[in-house]
Amino acid sequence: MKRMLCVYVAVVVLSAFSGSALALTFTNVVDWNLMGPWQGEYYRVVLDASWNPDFSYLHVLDLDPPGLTIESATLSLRHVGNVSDLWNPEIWFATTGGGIQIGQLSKSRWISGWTTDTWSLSENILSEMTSTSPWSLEVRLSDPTSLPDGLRIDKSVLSGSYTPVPSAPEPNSFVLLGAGLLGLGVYSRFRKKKRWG
Ligand SMILES: [Ca+2]
Ligand SMILES: [Ca+2]
Ligand SMILES: [Ca+2]
Repeated sequence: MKRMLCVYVAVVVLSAFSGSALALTFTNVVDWNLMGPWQGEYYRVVLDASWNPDFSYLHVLDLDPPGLTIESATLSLRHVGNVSDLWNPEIWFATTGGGIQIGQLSKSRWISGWTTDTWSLSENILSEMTSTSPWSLEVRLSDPTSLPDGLRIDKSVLSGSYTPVPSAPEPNSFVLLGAGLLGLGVYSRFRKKKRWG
């Protein structure tokens, strides 16, 4: 009897509080389609700093329900043309608007077709993302080598999971919580009576 009552109270109280603890997922796609197709994909061309300032683009998260925290996120970028040879090294990097490095782009030789890099984003980057309203990720592509270089980019995908802002407890939860507390009261009275009676 005693144990059953304890279990009942625990279940009731827990279910009253477990409203919206589940993480939800998000995906945001930036797809460039200015030129092409090349190997089936439309793309745009990005030129390095010797031609123009660093190229940057924006992933904006339109979350419904709104988010409380980001649990994790990855960024995928499909590109081609990050090619090095003896005379002209070419090294592209992706960094955030705040200057945190996301990753170095892998070599993407023409002969290999489109190459997709996927980076998981660090805690620092996640907090940079949640410091803007709405939450967003600015991505800068740059190549620091001295000779002029270009890169074809096809598509960028930002995806991950987040914890939503808790919704107001439903009336149902209050009823459950009340029942739980009532159960506790009855139980402790029952114990006292037993001890002194
Ligand atoms: Ca260069
Ligand atoms: Ca190139
Ligand atoms: Ca495209």
